[in-house]
Amino acid sequence: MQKLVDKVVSGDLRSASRLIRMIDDGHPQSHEALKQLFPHCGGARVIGITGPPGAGKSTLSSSLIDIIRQRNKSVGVLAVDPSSPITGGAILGDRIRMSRHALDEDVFIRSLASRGHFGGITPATRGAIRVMDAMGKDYVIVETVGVGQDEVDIARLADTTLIVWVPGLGDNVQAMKAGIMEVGDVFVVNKAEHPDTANTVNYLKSVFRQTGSSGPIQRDWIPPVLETVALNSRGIDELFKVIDEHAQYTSRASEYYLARKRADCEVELRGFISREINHRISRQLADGEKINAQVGQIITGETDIYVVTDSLLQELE
Ligand SMILES: Nc1nc2c(ncn2[C@@H]2O[C@H](COP(=O)(O)OP(=O)(O)O)[C@@H](O)[C@H]2O)c(=O)[nH]1
Ligand SMILES: [Mg+2]
Repeated sequence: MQKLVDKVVSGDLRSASRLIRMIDDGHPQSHEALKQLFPHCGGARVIGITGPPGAGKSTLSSSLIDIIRQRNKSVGVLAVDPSSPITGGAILGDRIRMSRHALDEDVFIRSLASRGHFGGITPATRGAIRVMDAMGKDYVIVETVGVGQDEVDIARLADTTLIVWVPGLGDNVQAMKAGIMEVGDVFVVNKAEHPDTANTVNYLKSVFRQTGSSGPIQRDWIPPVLETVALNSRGIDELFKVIDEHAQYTSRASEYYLARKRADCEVELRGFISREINHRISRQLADGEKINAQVGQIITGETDIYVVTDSLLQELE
């Protein structure tokens, strides 16, 4: 394991891919590997990109990769797609959209299947980000389809969150999604060649004027609203500039971003603990003998399920 970790830290792509696969599969040794990797983390800037399917997230990622590479910085891209990698056309499509970076050693693109989860953000997502971080990537872009809780989750773990919007999709509908206006750091109206673009941009700006820094904690960063045509990289320079500005803003450790980090840490910690407890329970009940005996007695009426539950739980402690 130490050897694998050393190779990841040295930037070895094959080892990093292997470890990410182990993490995605929930391999029992991945926790230990991440523990050893952790001291090497912290250098990467994590950019979350979320929004509806087809909004242009992958195309936007690809344009951002271009800019990052022009600046001689390295980048990892993590596509989190809840659809299976075998049947999911999305991932195949992403590969094609990002294929021009395929030969660049400093661009590392991976997708996660996020098995066994409804949304996109799983412990595996955080693990894979840390692998890329420990490899020495300057930036890690995380693309998630904006469904359910995902936007809120991605915003908690990313340093900068881009919400990708498209004109003409019904601005109110997009905005109504729970929490979305509060979690975005930068709003990108992509496909800005569309005639409805100005309306959408104005709508978003008006929302931010009204709500300003809404939410439980005041934030003095009013999310900028930018127009892009990701397909031909229009507006991408400006977008990257804003991402940089946001990095400078967050590095001043405002109360808001500290709270965001705390919330993310707590979610992850609770997740680890409940996962470990679940493992212990299944290990201790694994032989099934005790359970079988108890079930027999419940069925014959010698005891009841409530009493048995209590006594089994007591044994676990
Ligand atoms: N017209 C137009 N199409 C775009 C633009 N950006 C991306 N697309 C196209 O929109 C489709 C979905 O893009 P994709 O990046 O896969 O979206 P994702 O599902 O959000 O990752 C693809 O066919 C892209 O070529 C844009 O700025 N204008
Ligand atoms: Mg995509």
